[in-house]
Amino acid sequence: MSLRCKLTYFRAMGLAEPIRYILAYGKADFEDCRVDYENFHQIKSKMPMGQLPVVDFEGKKLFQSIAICRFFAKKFSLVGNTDNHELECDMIVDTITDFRLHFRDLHFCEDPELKLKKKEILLSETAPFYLSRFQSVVNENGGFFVGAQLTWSDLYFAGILCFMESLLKMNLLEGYSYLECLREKVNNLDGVKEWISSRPKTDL
Ligand SMILES: N[C@@H](CCC(=O)N[C@@H](CS)C(=O)NCC(=O)O)C(=O)O
Repeated sequence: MSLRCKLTYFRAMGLAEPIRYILAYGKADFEDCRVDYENFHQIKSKMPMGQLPVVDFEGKKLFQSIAICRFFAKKFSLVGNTDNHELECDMIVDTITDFRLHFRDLHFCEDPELKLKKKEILLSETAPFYLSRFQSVVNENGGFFVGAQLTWSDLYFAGILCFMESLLKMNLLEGYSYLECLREKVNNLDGVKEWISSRPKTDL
């Protein structure tokens, strides 16, 4: 029987999309509950940390998107075969988060001039810094981030890119063929492919 849960998030890909990718890969029966900001303010106080995403699973409210991804990744055998693989998945996902936070910073910047400057730096320095390193890791690991096999770090990467690329309205992986190829592989996985073709279209 497939695992059942309810994922609550905003009408966006954002931090929930990697969770959705992992649940789709595991063929989980998940309710994809999307709230708008007015609804959110009614439910905020009922959320463990007042934030989303939250997953209702077996009577518990799970919070912190990366912890949630790791939890379901274990259930779907997506953590590699060794302690070292688990560590490597964590190191990659934490580094992807360091990279993502630059996009978050850009998204919330309200000064138009500063926003333009931040975008320039992101594209000319930050993105090449992280993407070239990610590309080397994937190149050295047989086309995956960890252990020459599919792990949740690969699904996390492809899932969170949805937000990052939607924000900038561009393909961030142009020129990084190993990363393009990895994203293609993930997006064509059984379960993930169906999810992508059926998911609601959102701006972020
Ligand atoms: N570290 C948390 C961050 C959660 C977070 O920042 N959620 C935002 C949406 S992406 C939120 O709920 N914002 C509304 C609020 O804080 O009131 C995670 O990864 O789950």
